[in-house]
Amino acid sequence: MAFNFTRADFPSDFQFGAATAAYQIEGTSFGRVGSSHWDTFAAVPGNVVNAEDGRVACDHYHRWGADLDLVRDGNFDVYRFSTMWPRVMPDGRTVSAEGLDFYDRLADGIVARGLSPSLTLYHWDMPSALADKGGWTNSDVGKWFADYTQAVIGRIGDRMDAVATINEPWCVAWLSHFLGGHAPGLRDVRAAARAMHHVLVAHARSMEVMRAAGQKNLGIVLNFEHSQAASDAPEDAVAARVYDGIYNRWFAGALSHGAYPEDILSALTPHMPEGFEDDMAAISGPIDWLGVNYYTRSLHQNVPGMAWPSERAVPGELPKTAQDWEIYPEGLYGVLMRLQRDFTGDLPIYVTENGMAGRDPGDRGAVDDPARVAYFDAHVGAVRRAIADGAPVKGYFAWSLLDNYEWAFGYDKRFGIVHVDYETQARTPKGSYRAFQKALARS
Ligand code: IFM
Repeated sequence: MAFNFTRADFPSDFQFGAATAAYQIEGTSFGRVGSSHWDTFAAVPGNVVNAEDGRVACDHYHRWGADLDLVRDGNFDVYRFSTMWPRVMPDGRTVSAEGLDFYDRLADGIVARGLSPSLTLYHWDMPSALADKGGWTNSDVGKWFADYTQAVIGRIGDRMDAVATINEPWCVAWLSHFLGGHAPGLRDVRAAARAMHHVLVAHARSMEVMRAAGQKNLGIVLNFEHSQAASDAPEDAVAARVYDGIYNRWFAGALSHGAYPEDILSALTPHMPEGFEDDMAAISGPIDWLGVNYYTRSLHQNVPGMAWPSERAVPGELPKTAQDWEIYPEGLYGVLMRLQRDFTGDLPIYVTENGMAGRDPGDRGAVDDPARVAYFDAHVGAVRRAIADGAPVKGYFAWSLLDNYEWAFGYDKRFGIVHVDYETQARTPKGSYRAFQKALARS
């Protein structure tokens, strides 16, 4: 099965990439890695499917060379990856030469294959030593993250073409501190409000360090959902608006306009860190690009009598992925157009993640994933339409290169364009990988 697009349908400098994240693929038992809050979260029964963790993952620590060959041979331009904070600083504060050596080899390997390296500094692996001090709820986290940034950039920054500070602040803050779905698994509005702010302060401090070091092409990666009311009832419209405020407008508003959306801030104000207003100028300092991660739309319903935010997501009628996420490419078009109109103007945008968990056949042989091919095709089509309508989208990266550790879903959900047999660690390119390889070939 082939895509309905090729590279030639995009501007000549448009970049296609494949993305991964350290905790999801490397294997924390390889090399010297400190404990992270994901290790301890996963150790509590009920938090993660089958209580699985990142100890082995895809053993990318030893197999990175072959994995990078796959990115190159798939005809991708960019490899998006992250560094693991507890590998670089096992106790959260002290730099490990062994950890940096690993990323040094990896950086060289990316460049040696003619790929453009796109680094994400934080993709969710907060060192336990810092989590013990409150992690994202502690106002010192900005300083801790700045020091970590310095360590990574000082060693591999010279080879990075693009750097993002943080992946998906909504997940780092709200999902992890209010909804309890990700590490550290809190359900605490005060912790959540603090994390919602401190994650952006950390972004700002990290930007300052990188600007001072002369590092170029810096951004942050936000996740967006197309949130809609579950019915025509006005209360459901309010419910969708609240969700949109927490998920989409909070971060885009702070970064673009230096202000949190008033409707959400008014509910969170009693829990916000004192003097948070003083940080807004730094938070809205210039970035060079914005990363957009998009997967699905969500439908929201008002729940009478429930404490704020009195809404819940309800299932919709569209076809769904194996994770029960509705497939809605129009939402990606809408997000890209809205960003340009309401938030980021002509700032370059990269779709840094998009993809689906599929019901791919078993653990052997060539893997056929026509549903994933159709998903990518439709979403790349939405990007094409957005570009035609004036959105400044400069790249599209598939999530993910490999089947990997899907957080609270353990290894149960497979997002890869390359199948991983977790018993043998054999990699098998799926149909979607072949489709990219063909569409992206340079004639
Ligand atoms: O696997 C994750 C990734 O780590 C962050 N963005 C969403 C993906 C799919 O859930």
